[in-house]
Amino acid sequence: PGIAYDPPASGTSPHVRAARVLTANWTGRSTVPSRSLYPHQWSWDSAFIAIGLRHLSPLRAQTELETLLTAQWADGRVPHIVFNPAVPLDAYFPGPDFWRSATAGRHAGAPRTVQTSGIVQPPVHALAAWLVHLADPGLSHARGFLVRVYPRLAAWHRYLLRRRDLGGGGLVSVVHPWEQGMDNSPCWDAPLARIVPAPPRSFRRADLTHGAPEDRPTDLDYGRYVRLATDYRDAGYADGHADGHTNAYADGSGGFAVEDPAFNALLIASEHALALIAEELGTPGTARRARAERLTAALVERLWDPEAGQFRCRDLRAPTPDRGLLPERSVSGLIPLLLPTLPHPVAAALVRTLTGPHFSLGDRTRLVPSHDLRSAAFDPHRYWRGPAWFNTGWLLEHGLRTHGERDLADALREAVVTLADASGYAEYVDPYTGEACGATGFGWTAALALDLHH
Ligand code: 9YW
Repeated sequence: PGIAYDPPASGTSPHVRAARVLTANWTGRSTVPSRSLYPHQWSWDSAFIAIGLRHLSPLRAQTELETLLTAQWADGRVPHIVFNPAVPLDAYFPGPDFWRSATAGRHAGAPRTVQTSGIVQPPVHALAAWLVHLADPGLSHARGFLVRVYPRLAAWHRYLLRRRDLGGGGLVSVVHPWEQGMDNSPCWDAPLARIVPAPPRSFRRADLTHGAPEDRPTDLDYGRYVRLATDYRDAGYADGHADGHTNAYADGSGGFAVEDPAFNALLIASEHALALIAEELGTPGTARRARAERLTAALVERLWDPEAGQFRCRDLRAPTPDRGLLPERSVSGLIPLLLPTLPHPVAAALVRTLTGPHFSLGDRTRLVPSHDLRSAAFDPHRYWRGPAWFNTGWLLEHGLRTHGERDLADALREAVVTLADASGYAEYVDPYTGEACGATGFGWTAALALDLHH
C-alpha cells in the first residue's frame, strides 16, 4: 500500500498499457482487432472497441462506428469485415477476392467504394453508439453524431428483423458460424456435420501463419466455413427468398440456419439503446421498447431451457420435426443475463448456472469459459471451445450488475482487468490459469478492460 498520489511510472499502469494497444491498432479511421491475425475492420470488434475508446478519445470512438456504418449495404446489412485496401491480399483469408462484394453483392446493395464481406456479426452497434454518446454528449451534439448514425442503425435492425427471421418465430437467425462470432463453438458441430466441406486445396488459410494450430479451428471446420460462405455468395447474398441457384431452402438460407441466444440478446439490448437514442433526438422510443419486449418474450419462449438453467441454440435445419434445441451448453446461452427485463426466475437460474459446475465462475475458473467445462468437446485452449474471452466477460459483468449480483460482478470486473493486463491483452485465455492464447495486443480485450477500469 503506497501513497495514494504516487503516480505510476510511465507505461507501467494497466490503463496506459491498454491505451497503447488501442493506439497501436488504430489505422486513422478505425481499429484492427489484431495487427497480425486480423488486419481489417471487424463489425462487432469495432462496437466493443468503441466502448473502450470513448474513454481515451470520444472523437475516435465516434469515427470508429461511423467508418463501419459507411460500409453498410443498401439492404441494411452491416458487413462483418470492412477491408483495408492497403493490406496485401494474402494477409487474411477469406479476403476481398473471396467475398467479391461489389459484384456478388450488387443486388443486395453492396457499396461501390469499399470492399466488404457479405455476412454479418452480432448487432452490438446501437448499444455502443449510445455509450459513446454518453461519454461526451457535447461533442456528440456538435458533430451531429446520433442524428447521422440513428437512421443507419435503424436500417440495420430492420434488415435483421425482416430478412433474417428464418424460423418465423420473431427471432433472428445466423446463416454462418462466423456471423454469430464464436466460430468453432461445439454448438455448431451437429449443424456443420451436414455441410460438405470445400476441398482443402481449394483455399489457403492465412490464420495459421500467425496462430498456433492447436489454438485455432481445424482444417475440416474451415472447409465447411468456406462451403457455406461460397454458397451464400454465389446466391448473391440473397435472404428471404429462393432464387433458383445454389440455395436449397425456401427462406433463402443455405444449409446452416441457427437461432442463437447471444446474437438475439445483443439485438434486444441494442433495440433498448435505439429507444434511448430516439428519445434523445426528440422522437418517441415507445415502439422500440415494445419491440424489445416482444423479442425478449420470443427469446424465452423459443430458446429457454428450464432444465438446463440456460438458453440454447435452435438448429432450424435439424432433421427432427421440432427443429430442435442443440444439446451443447455455450456461454452464448448465458449472455441474455444482460437484459434488464428478463423474467426474474430466468435471471436467477442463469446466475446459478454461471456459478455452478458447468461454468464454475468464482470457484474453479477465473474468467467465464466459452463452453461447458463438463462437455466432452471442452478444450481450454481451442478458440471458442473453452477458452475465456473478454467480450463475454464484459457482457456478463453487466448482466450480473443489472440483476443485483454486486459481489459477483465486482469479482468478474477485477478478473477481466487483471487477466487482460497480465496476458498482454490476449485474444483469449485459459479459463483456469489465465494463460494467454491466440494473438496478444487484441483490440476488444484492451478496450473492454479500459472500460471496466473506469
Ligand atoms: C476469424 C476478429 C474476429 C472476431 C470473431 C472471432 C474471429 C475471424 O476474429 O473470427 O478469421 O477467425 O471468432 O468473433 O470478430 O476479432
